[in-house]
Amino acid sequence: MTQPILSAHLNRFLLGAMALVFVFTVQVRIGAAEKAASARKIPVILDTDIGDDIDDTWALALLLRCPELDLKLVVGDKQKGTYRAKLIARLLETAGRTDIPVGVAFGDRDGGGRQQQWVEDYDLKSYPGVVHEDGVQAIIDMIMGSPEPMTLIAIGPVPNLREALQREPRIAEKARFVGMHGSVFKGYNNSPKVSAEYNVRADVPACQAVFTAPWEMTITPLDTCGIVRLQGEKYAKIRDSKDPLLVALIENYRIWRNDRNSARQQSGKKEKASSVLFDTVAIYLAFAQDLCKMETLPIRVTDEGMTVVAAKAKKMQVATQWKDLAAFEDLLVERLVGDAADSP
Ligand SMILES: [Ca+2]
Repeated sequence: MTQPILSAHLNRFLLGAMALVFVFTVQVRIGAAEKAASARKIPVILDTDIGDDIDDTWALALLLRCPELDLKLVVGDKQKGTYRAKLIARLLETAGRTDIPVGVAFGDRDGGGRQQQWVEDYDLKSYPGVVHEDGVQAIIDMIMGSPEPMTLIAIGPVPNLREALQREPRIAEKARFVGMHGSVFKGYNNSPKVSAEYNVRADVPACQAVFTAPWEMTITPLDTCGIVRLQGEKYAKIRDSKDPLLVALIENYRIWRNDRNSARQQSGKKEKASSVLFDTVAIYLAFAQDLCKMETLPIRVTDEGMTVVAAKAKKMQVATQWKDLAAFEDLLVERLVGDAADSP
């Protein structure tokens, strides 16, 4: 009698053990697949003067909708620390991405801007994610602690990054820089007259420090980013979307335009175009370059804030022309609207 009972126990034990091995193997395989998927994403930090021109808000929304990019940290730049951090935090919260830490800009925390109304009642302490009071140190720690090279996307003047390079020069060996900076062969509005572009001119010494650091660099100057604007059907798809992030984007755009209570709004007429979306091109260049003509050029930042081609200057990848601007506009709309498209 004991023999069959024993062997029944043994069978049950063996079956249980096999099931455990199976479950363990499946979990390991799923874990490996997830790891491989996230490993393919490019880890990025966004350094932004969000709250001045509205294009940074568009750029952040685009970045959140690019599956190629893994956003690790967003830091406000060019002072007004609290105002910029509140805008970033509320936008991330709207997008359901409070897993992303927010960094406060280096320098003065006071001051506001044209999107102030959108964050008037927002308390930065209510952000469920992490807020780094020292945004510059957060950039350094994120880059130095990353097992793989970090991509630093800069879409504003760069006093944060000059400070970061001073505190820890080795960040330049562990990061590549992608920026919306300069005016190489064209100026604003496609003008043949080059300009001291705002992101450079606003803090020339900071830009000179960043443009001579030993990191790999890619930039979109006004030559390419200065002519991106969504109009007509393309703009309407964003404007009329019910996706909470895009609703927030358009709310910010309208506050920024200060036309919420204008006669046009009251009469029910909707705006038909975006402003120039300079910063969105830097987001694109962080993961692809096919739609632009890229040239390797030695670029020097002059004391006047001009970005000139100069023989001995640091060489960088420069998006000098569009190969297909319409395709970029389509990409911008498709990414923003995404699968949650609920346009009427
Ligand atoms: Ca900007």
